[in-house]
Amino acid sequence: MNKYLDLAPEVAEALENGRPVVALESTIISHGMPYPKNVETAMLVEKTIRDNGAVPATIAVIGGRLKAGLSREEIEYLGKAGRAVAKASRRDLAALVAAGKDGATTVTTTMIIAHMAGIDIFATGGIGGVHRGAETTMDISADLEELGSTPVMVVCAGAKSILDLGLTLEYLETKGVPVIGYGTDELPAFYTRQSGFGVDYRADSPAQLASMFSAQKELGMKGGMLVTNPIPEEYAMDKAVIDAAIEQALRESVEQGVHGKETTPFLLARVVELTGGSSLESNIQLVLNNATLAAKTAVELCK
Ligand code: PSU
Ligand code: MN
Repeated sequence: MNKYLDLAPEVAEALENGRPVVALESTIISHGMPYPKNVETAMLVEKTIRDNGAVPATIAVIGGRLKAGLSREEIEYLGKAGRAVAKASRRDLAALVAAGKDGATTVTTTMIIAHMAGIDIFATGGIGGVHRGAETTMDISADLEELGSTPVMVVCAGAKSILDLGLTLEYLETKGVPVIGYGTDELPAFYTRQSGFGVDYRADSPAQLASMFSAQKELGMKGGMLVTNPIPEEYAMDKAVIDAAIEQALRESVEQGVHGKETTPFLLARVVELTGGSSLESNIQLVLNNATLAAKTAVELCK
């Protein structure tokens, strides 16, 4: 095991005995949702994973240690500190470890640490992608590169239309990442069930997802698999309402010159403010829905 990695006892025991484990990220806690809803959600996501037969492993960097499996206190700390905790992407890991600092892991670093720990599957809300206007800003999330190189299945609800979804799919195709729709032929757009873009493959059961992932692993292919699970109908947002909020948040980010790693957290927070919190409720529900699917798939992977 990597000398910088600490597994929570429950996670270590499950992995040793070939029992299902699902990784969870921490940027969604400290940068993706406001306190205290972020902590409540993180705890509820862990409970959902357990209720569906798997062990949760929330991932973060604490005091320079890579952690797979956090205590309630650690989750509470990350949630309270919010954006004061460093958002840790691939380029930040070594610096944080060397300095003994804390970091909230993005999809990228959660995949890296999950893979190091031997965890195959990871549930989250939305992934980063190609930002709108990337043809001039070059703002493309490291999440896409990681999906192209690290063999972990990521279960998400698609991507928010703060991104250019068409270009994000093109990038994933270039990197050889299969994009699978769960119970759908269309890429879900996070708050809404449809984006107008097709997915590469469709799966209709956790067993089907597990067999696709096993085949990819057994083929010895590098790279991950992206499972896109539409938000449950009853929690989906009105497309016009969410689109208007996203357009306004994007305009403000350009006006204020927001860039680099701040762009995504800025847009996420502004969208929540502009929709008066209704988008936050949708966000929470889709994460729970993804946790359920990931846990069921983890159970199948262990059969
Ligand atoms: N999209 C969301 N919620 C999130 C994120 C993205 O809808 O919380 C977070 C994830 O941790 C993701 C990261 O990995 O933002 C991407 O950041 P960037 O665009 O700077 O790569
Ligand atoms: Mn970026």
